[in-house]
Amino acid sequence: MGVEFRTRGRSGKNSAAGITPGAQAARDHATNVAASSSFLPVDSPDVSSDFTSEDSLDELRALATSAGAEIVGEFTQRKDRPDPATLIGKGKLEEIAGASASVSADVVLFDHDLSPSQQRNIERVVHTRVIDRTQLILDIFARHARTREGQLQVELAQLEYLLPRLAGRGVEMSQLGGGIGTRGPGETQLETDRRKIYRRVRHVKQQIENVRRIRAQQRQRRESVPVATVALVGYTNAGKSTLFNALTQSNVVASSRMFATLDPTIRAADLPSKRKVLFSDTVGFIRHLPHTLVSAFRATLEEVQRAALIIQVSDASSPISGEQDVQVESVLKELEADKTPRLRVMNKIDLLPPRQRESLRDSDATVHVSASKGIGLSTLLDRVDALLEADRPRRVRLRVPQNQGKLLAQLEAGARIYSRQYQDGLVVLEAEAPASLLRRLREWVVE
Ligand SMILES: Nc1nc2c(ncn2[C@@H]2O[C@H](COP(=O)(O)OP(=O)(O)OP(=O)(O)O)[C@@H](O)[C@H]2O)c(=O)[nH]1
Ligand SMILES: [Mg+2]
Repeated sequence: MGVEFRTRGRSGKNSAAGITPGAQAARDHATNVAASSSFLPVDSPDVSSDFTSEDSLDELRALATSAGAEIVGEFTQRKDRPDPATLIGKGKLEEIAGASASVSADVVLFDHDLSPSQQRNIERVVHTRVIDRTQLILDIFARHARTREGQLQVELAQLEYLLPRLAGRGVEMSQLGGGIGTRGPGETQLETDRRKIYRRVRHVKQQIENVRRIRAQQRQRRESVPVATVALVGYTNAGKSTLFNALTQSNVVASSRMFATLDPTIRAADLPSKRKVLFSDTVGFIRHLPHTLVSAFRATLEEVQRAALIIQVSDASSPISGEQDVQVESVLKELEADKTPRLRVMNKIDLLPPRQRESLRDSDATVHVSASKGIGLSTLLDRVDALLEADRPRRVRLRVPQNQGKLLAQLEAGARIYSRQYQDGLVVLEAEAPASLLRRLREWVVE
């Protein structure tokens, strides 16, 4: 049952669902999802966009499958407002409890974030583990992190998610056993006390800082040869890694599972003009990307923040690609990368019906491709060339007031600094910066 809060005046249908025992067992430990309750977000009116509860439930299904779960039933509820104690109504909870007992479900997934107390209250009624959307995403990240850096970042996000949830349930949580939401480095810490967790958080942060320093050194070495970085960003599963492989003749993992990519990869490629560029493939975005993850993945996402050009990859075959774009936009904004020059790539056009495909027209800002079939890639590379040419770095002298912290930070991030002097509240800099950045700083450019 999907809950729609009518007070928000949204459309969307009420989809009923029964218990349908899944046929195939999940790969590792079969985890049964007894019920997924879909709610529209009440706490973030900004980017809830036009995802209907059905779209949302489709996505939850894909997320659950990516976490290795087998779905055995679904529920949705339509409601005027959330119940503060249990989010959904008592009657519906009882119904879920009955259904989940009858199929011996291991887990009940909620397509909504639950407060620690809501989670506890619901668990008390349904007698199985209850996991919310954030925890599910954290779990997938934990499964897919391959590098030390990725693992550290996920662990930090997991620890920060768990801390407020420990009160009064340390014992239960330490006896969870296998399954969704128990995965990854976070779980071992549950057996210990809060103080130890704080200590662990500090330790992990320290280690992430070290990784970050190494990454910064590598970047500096890279940037001593001026080659522009082009970052591929987009909703999870849009085809970023497939496109990355096609553009750089690489072989990074591309998969129908969500969040297949966690660790950033950078590869060089030649553009048609013979100009060298670095393409960077990175983690995908999703609606309501848990905040702990965005901040934990800051080091990874620095590649996006520093890119000269952002290629925004969308899945043209997805009925909700427009809504997904809204979400991508909001994450780019959070990363302060929304002003970087951008090229829109509509991917997977091979999946569109022929008539629709023929009507597509590329423009300066948008290119239609099929990364897996290799369609439209030369047009794409031409566009990248042209956009980088238009955004060629220029060497300038700037006098920026010291109180312009944000602009100075942008300059540090996006330009090569040759010299820096402080005079009477001003910073005098010799720098080489792309045209797009200089436009933002033009009132401080002196020559
Ligand atoms: N039909 C079709 N499928 C594609 C195309 N590009 C990618 N795919 C498929 O889409 C799925 C996701 O592709 P990925 O390249 O892993 O997507 P991603 O954006 O890197 O996803 P995450 O790293 O998980 O965020 C895979 O099953 C790909 O085979 C395309 O042009 N056409
Ligand atoms: Mg990927």
